[in-house]
Amino acid sequence: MTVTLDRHGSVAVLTIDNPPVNALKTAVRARLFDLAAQIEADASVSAIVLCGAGKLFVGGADIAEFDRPPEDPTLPDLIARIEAATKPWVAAIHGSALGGGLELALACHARVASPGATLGLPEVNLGIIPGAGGTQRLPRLIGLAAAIPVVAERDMLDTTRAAALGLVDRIIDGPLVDGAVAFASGLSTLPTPARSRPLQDPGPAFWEAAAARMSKAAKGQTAPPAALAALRYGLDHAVEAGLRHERETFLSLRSSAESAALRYLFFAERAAPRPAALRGVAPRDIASVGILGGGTMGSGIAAAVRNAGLSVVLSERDPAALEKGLGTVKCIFDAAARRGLSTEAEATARMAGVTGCIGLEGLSGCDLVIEAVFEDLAVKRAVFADLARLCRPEAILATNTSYIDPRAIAEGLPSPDRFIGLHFFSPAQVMKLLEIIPIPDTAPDVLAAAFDLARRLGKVPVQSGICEGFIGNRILKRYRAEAEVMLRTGVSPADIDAAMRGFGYAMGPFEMQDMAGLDISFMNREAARARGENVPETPGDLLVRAGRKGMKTGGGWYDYAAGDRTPRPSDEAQQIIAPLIGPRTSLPADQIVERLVGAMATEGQAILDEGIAASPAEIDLVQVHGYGFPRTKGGPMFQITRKAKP
Ligand code: 3H9
Repeated sequence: MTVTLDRHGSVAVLTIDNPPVNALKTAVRARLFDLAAQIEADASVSAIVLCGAGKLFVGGADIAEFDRPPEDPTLPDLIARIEAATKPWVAAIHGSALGGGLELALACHARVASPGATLGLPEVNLGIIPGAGGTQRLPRLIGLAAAIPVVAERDMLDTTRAAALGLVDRIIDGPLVDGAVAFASGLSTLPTPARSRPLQDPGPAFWEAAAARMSKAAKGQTAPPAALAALRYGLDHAVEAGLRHERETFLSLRSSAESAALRYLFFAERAAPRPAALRGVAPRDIASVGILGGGTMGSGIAAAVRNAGLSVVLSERDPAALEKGLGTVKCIFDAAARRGLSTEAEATARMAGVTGCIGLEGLSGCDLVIEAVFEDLAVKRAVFADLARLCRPEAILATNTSYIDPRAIAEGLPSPDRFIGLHFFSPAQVMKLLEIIPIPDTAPDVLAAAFDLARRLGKVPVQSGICEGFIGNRILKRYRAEAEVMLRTGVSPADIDAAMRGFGYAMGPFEMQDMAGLDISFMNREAARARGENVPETPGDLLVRAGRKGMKTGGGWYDYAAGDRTPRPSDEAQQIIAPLIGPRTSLPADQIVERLVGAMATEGQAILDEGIAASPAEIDLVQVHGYGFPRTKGGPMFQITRKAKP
């Protein structure tokens, strides 16, 4: 049963029961639509309470239905019927009322809520705007100043704020349905529906400021400015036209490529933490984490782990390195407090939960130790031999290596079942991706613990098989190689970078190399040459030999003025690389994008064929959360699949 009807005296209680989030799928809407008519005609019913079963009111429209044309009754049809009722409807909200869920509540004549509920219109995250009146009814209840951040800027209201703004009419501290029934019974007149309330124009300066915020924050996304425009339209043309305009915009965005990409990622992100192979496997407990190495990566991991409430021990070789590492962790917490992401007190408490130690003995009591030392097989092997001896037998031992085969690192360890690769991305306290690399010996509860850790850290976990660079760096290598092929045929770095920025990357492949430094990959190539491998000279080698190692030396592929990170096309760089470059040519931006994204997808397909990744969506999660692939484009595998569709 999708919706149940109970009677509490003369009050009808309708409970939406569609686990897991009471999404408003067609069957739910149809049943509510019929019940609304039935109740309206029933003289023994004086009021209606609408609530949700389980842990929340309603999580929204059923996003899985968005690939099909809308089915009757639509949510606006249902909402119109409720709004036109002659008896009061009261929404009883607990947990969450999101998207279409909040729009349903806005159609009711009043709203009550439990403490701690969340009310919001997160549609822009899916590349759409509210499609059932949210842009018109919400501002008429709480005013445009408060409604704009909710509709267009992902602001969520908790019960207290919602009540202060007039969105929630009463906070119910005790049992919600009883409180809602009492509230509904006490309504002597039918409250004015949200749509019929007046709307104040906040004035031109207000709109200008909102538009400026939007263009800065939207990062090329279509939905946030469209949501703002829908709010404005409703003010300028009144509610009826506003509702029509909103619906048209919603339907058009719903069928856009951008929304398809964002919905695809929505489901991929939710599926990622729960791989089918681990169903029923209890994760090994992790409460304390040791981090070996206090460099940028180790300190970032320490901060990420501590932010999730786990205690951290940071280990370094000597007091100076430890002091530096702990200092970096403190800087991360302090910066978060300065930016309002935590309070000063929270920052202090977080730092208090990070202790330091010299050497490895201090890590012996940890449930998990993550090694983030120099990328050298011998160094890592020595470290794990010591850790295996010092740590408790059930403690998990993890390497953060980005290139070295974890099987080689674990070779000879007494209990390799507790060994695993956890590949964080820098800065680890910010980047969402966590590549999880089990070795053949890794125990299932250790693998489950890695996924559970990712969940607690708010990371997106992707399991990778073992190959050079795992999923992400292997694709990055192919991406860079394809960019170099174009460069060698005479396309300028500036054209290639501009094309990728136009596509949605924050920077192109050459700008990225300048920022990271060209010298590390140069040294890797030199090392391979020293081993006798045939590694042909690259344009990057010529630049590094000429002292152009990237931004840090004032020049790489581009020139940089002192203290300025703006890349400027460089004649000097062009001359240095000229011996390896064909005559200057140009390619249209869309062809550059097609070739680079195509190269990534080809490598992704090889990764799938080899069983390194389980699904195309996981490859796309790696690209979006670890490598800056534009979210609105879904990922290379998504792009290629869409292109292949007739
Ligand atoms: C909308 O409403 C448009 C309207 O304006 C206009 C209509 C005309 N639909 O996140 P979880 C699935 S657009 C379908 O892990 P939590 C999810 O995939 C919508 N499925 O749970 C997962 O499936 P599985 C606006 C949905 O407790 C399972 O439910 N609303 C939907 O951590 C559990 O999800 C939103 O954007 C959905 N709407 O968090 C809200 N929502 O188990 C989106 C979830 O198979 N949802 N699923 O992997 C959320 O933010 C969170 O899911 C929520 C619960 C906070 C509700």
